[in-house]
Amino acid sequence: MSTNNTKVLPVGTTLDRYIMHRQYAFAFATGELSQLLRDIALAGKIVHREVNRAGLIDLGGEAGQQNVQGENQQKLDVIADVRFRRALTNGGEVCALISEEEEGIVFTGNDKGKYVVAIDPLDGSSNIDVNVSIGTIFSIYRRVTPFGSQPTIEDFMQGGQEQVAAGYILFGSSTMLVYTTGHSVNGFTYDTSLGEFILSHPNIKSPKNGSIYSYNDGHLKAFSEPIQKYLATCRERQYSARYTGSLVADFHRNLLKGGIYLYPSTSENPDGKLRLLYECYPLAFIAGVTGSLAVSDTEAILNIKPATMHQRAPFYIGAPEMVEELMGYF
Ligand code: FDP
Repeated sequence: MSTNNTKVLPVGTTLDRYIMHRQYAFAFATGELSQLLRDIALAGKIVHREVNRAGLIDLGGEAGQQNVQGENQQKLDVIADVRFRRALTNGGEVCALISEEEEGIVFTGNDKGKYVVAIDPLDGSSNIDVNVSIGTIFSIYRRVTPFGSQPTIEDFMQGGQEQVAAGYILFGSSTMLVYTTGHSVNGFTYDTSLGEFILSHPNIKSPKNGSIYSYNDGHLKAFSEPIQKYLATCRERQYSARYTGSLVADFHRNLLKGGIYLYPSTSENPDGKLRLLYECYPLAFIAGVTGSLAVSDTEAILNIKPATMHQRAPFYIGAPEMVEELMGYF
């Protein structure tokens, strides 16, 4: 039950205070989701530290093994996976998680935990070694299996509409945590001198339209005709092409400035490349709250029913008028 605690907190508020304030807005809140968000923030601070000293202590480069997607894991991929797993296990609120880096469900042993988490601990792996922005993406669900029992795949197959919170941490020119519990999307910049995330981007709203388009031009010939035509229109209008190869960075920029990100299906990746549960769903949930749109080839991303943990989907996300125009080409 929501109370009338609707006071808007000012820029400069710490993440902790903000989370507490949101918790008090719900009369029956138990504080578990608040603690879970704090756990994610703590792991984010630790990964921030590792990312920032990677070049100094030989944390760059490949770890010498592949993840479940058949991609070479970077050392930082593995470190981030361990850090988030540990934080989510120690916190006690999460009974299980799935990660891009793990083939199966990771059971935390907290069978009384109310929540499950789907996470990409470090997205944009190809940018780790070259000091370009990378990020973490996460999605939180209330479990559907009974408390006290071992969680199952069912807990993760609820569909994007059932997310209770989602967010990302961008390790860029500064580190930022952006998250939503469905009411508003707020961005917190990490102040390294204080060791705190500070509210810097309250109530983020997407521009209705924009003039930035982000996709990998190397795959252009493998895209379907409608997508190629849409991209030709963007070029004719002299839109700005901006693509870092880190989904979080490209999404964040387009959200603030107005743009569209596209990762369509290709011959190499007929279902697209991006993972539904821990890339597309969380960003689509955030997008929806800001007023932007996220779709796949035939339907809204959040309406796709998941079938497997590491499922992929073609993904188009951005300013609503841009996404609507793209859909007109299908
Ligand atoms: P990466 O494989 O480097 O982790 O998550 C997939 C992703 O990065 C996205 O962050 C990024 O937008 C995309 O893949 C880049 O793929 P391409 O190299 O095919 O453009």
